[in-house]
Amino acid sequence: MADSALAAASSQISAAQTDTPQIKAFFDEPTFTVTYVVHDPESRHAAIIDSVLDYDPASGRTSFSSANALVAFVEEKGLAIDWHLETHAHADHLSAAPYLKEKLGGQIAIGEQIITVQQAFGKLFNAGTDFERNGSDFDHLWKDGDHFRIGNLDVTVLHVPGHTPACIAYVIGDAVFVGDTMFMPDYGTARADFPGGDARTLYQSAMRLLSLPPETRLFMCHDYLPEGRKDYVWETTVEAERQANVHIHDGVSEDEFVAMREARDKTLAMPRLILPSVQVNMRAGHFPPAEDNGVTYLKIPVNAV
Ligand SMILES: N[C@@H](CCC(=O)N[C@@H](CS)C(=O)NCC(=O)O)C(=O)O
Ligand SMILES: [Fe+2]
Repeated sequence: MADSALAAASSQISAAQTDTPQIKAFFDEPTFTVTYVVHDPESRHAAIIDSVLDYDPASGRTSFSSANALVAFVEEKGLAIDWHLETHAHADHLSAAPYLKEKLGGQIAIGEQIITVQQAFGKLFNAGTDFERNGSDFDHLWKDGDHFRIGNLDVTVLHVPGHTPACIAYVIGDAVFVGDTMFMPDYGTARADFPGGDARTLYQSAMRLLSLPPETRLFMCHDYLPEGRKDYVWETTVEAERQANVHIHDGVSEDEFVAMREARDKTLAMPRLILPSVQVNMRAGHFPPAEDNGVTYLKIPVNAV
């Protein structure tokens, strides 16, 4: 079957010598998450990808030092934020998109399959009817092959499910923000055991990304600092992944990958912040409505995950 979204992404990357985004990464060590501010140097229009709201699960307190560092950078550079782009509903950190939207403007967007994720988590958390589960908490939903611009930068959206059903990668100029599909070559790939996750689907999504031109720059959403490495890193290339990704380098078959991924997933503990994260991120980063005493609560489903 012809893959027209992928063909469009490939030609966009090859044509992007004059369409190169400026990329600033912010690493959040408590959750190992990389947030990116991506801008067009000519127009200074920009997007923020996968922002982090600081959250202390012991006290239930939110704080804003990670988000405020983004605000300071955006203001210092004089950028106009068009978008707060999520690669997926994260299970390991809370999104700061609503806070950043209030400070900087811009629209919050995610993949259209978020509706599937909202239905699963809405049920798990027994959310009230105020939670609509139709994607309307977000300002915009993307589908595979969608094209838009950030200033003069071309952006193509690729649906890359497997880690979650709604995962998308953003191809911006010649750079790809892969979300949680692959990690750095020495760490491998994302887990596929969350609700709606699937190792076989993840393999196919990774193969799609790995069929982009070899020189394509790939930007990770996390780095977990594998043994033997001292510094966090988050940028690699299609070629480097194909040669050396410990889970999915050239020559690894789909069946081999699925067997490895499913066996490894059985050994992984749930992310530290999964319960607060999904309750908030399924609502585009908004907390559930406050109760009649004015206090906002998050739920813990007992023996249900
Ligand atoms: N230790 C981290 C683990 C988070 C985690 O499970 N991350 C997901 C992405 S959201 C993953 O794919 N991890 C792969 C792995 O840990 O091998 C935490 O508690 O937050
Ligand atoms: Fe994730």
